[in-house]
Amino acid sequence: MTSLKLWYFPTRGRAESVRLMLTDQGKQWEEVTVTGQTWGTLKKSCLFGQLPKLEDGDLTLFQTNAIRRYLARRLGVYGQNEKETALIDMMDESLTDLQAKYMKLIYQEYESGKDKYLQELPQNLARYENILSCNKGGFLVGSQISLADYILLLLLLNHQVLSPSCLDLFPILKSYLDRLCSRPNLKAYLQSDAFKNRPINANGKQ
Ligand code: GTS
Repeated sequence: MTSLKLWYFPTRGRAESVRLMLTDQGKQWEEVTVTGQTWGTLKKSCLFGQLPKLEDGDLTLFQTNAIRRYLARRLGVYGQNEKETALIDMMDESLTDLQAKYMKLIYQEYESGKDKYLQELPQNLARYENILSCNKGGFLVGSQISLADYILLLLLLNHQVLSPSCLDLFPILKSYLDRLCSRPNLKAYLQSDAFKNRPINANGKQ
């Protein structure tokens, strides 16, 4: 991997699970923060008119999940064999679905949909509590951290802001979250101003 450059807006948003993975794996990257002023021009050069964008030498990638999977393969956090990789993909797809629901709430129906979202949240979280209770390896799949754990970590962090008590019924998820947050590189990053001062979402809702 050559020098990495990540373009995104000044929020956690979709890019944060990439940042968490790179941070945890001790990989440096250059962050290019795209503001309203620079976005107009840059948008025209983006393959699908959207961010995030990753550059790794002569490779330019768009689409968050393609970026995440590319990096996970390169960093060795995409399973120890093909079966684990398939299971990681399965977890990852389900978590991407949950992230899409979360983004819909934040950007389209925060006022009208929050009560229903919070009512349904326990049944969504219960699935991951169950998955973690069945996998004695301590992660979503196998015995090593993977691509899927970083998106679950991000979703748990965001949901704890949305609903601070949301993990009270889920001791396994809570201790999983504590364990991930105490991994040395992640711990330092989560305590950094770079993380703490970055808004979760572009519209200020959280
Ligand atoms: N499927 C794409 C991905 O996962 O990368 C969606 C990317 C996307 O929708 N990006 C939004 C964007 O570039 C920002 S965000 O949804 O991640 O917050 N919006 C600006 C625009 O002009 O469309």
